Amino acid sequence: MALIAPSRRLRRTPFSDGVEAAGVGGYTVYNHMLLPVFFESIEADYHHLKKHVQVWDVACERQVELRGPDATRLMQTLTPRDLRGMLPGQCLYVPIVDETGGMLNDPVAVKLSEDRYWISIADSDLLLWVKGIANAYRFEVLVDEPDISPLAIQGPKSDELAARVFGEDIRNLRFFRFGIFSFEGQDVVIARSGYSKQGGFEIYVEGSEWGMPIWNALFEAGKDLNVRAGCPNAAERIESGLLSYGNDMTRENTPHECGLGKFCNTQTAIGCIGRDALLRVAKDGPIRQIRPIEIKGRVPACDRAWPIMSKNQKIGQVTSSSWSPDFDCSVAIGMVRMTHWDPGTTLSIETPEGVVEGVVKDRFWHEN
Ligand code: THG
Repeated sequence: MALIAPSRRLRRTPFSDGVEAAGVGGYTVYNHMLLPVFFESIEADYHHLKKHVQVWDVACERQVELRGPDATRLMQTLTPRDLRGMLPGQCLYVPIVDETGGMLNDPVAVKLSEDRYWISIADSDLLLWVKGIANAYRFEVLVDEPDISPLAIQGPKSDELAARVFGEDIRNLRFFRFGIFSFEGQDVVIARSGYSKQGGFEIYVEGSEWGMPIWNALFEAGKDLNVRAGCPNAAERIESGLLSYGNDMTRENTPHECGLGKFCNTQTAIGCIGRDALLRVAKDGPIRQIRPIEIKGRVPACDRAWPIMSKNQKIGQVTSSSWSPDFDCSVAIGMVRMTHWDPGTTLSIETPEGVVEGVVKDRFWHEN
């Protein structure tokens, strides 16, 4: 593909200067913002991520902030996950659906206080939906996109690196909890979370002017840890079963089809949009669902849905794929009809380079 043209619509991030200096190899566009996809190569980045520690510019995980007395009410209107037990200091993975139960986004909700949330969004213009809902319901809440840019620390040495820059207390942070830590006298929100299963943190950098100072401090402190710039890694995230909105799911899919039924409490999430539709799909269960699929040998990275065929009938599609260095096969994610979704079923997949055979797996390659 030809080079992508820079413009004001394609937003840079507070870390872009650091990303370029580190030798970024390619970008994608996510929430109208640059997101690196590799530095050395997907394979080299993958081995490094699993062994050392990386710093990721994930500023494209934009925040939709809810602020005001109706913030909690709005948040529960937006998601079928029951939020009654959610406390300040917690993060929660929350499917967001429309009135038909179609997936609009799969963000992480961050509860700062009873009247303030951040919705850390995947790649769709969720701000517009949330503003529309807040206004239509006449909720007393402000909805906007603040100047907050997540910077992730990921990999097995994440605790060591984070402790050096933000203090030893960060080691005690639990998964999907956040705390307030100090950087040069400034308060910063840091959560134990991130788009890999190698462990780590996400720093919600507030104020673009703090971007490069925090970036530089991490690289300075991590020299002897072999810290490198990295980014969400296609191979690692497919192995880990981390879904990608716009790739593995769209508005055409319900959370149940995406395997996100466990994050829906449709009975008790009273007042949420899509409740009636989800009550119906939850009752009978989905007729197609996301599955891990293993393919022998190399296939290209999936950049369009690849049909999965059986006897001249389409019975599903592959939506993500990558070579897996550790498992010595190609790993993929697909949406498969119930007639073919049992583990061990062989699938005929039409890639742009020809038909290949895949096998439905009973679980993703990496789980914790
Ligand atoms: N972190 C933050 N914002 C994000 C992402 C992130 N916004 C965009 C995108 N990623 C949203 N999608 C996901 C998908 C998966 C997870 C988080 C965000 C995730 N899932 C774990 C899992 O599936 O095992 C944990 C889910 C749970 O147990 O609650 O972490 O990465 N800030």
